[in-house]
Amino acid sequence: MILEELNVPYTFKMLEFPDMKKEPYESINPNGRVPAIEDPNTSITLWESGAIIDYLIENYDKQHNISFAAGSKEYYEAKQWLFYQVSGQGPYFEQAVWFSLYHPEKLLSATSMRFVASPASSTASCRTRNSSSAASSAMRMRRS
Ligand SMILES: N[C@@H](CCC(=O)N[C@@H](CS)C(=O)NCC(=O)O)C(=O)O
Repeated sequence: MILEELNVPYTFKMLEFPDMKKEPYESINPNGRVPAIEDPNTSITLWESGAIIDYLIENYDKQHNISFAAGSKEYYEAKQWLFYQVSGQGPYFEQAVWFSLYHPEKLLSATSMRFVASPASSTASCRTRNSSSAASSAMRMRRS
């Protein structure tokens, strides 16, 4: 999506699950997961979606068409949502897909509650939390 938005030419390679866990893909991502990118302009290879997004923005969005100037309020807020996505939402969606489609046993407790219900509810609770100033680990910094 980012490559499209920034008009960066690319070739897309689709992998089946078993192919992610062996060579030659494991040399690209030893963690055996997608996405990963190989950039011939810099010879940089990266995996982990958040790192890839940061890299593409820093290297191919110098005009800030889809990002914000470093140091601005929006820059930090975009990073906040990126971290939220990769740590608080993505893993839940991943588990939801696993337990709904691939896990050999049907586990009602996993599909109905923990992982399938949680992505939506974690997004909703986040919205609620953002609209209130009270959160157990929130801090108000003092002017220095
Ligand atoms: N934290 C990783 C998660 C990557 C991930 O789990 N990708 C899934 C597909 S969306 C995958 O490769 N699953 C294969 C597996 O778990 O073996 C990221 O954000 O890039």
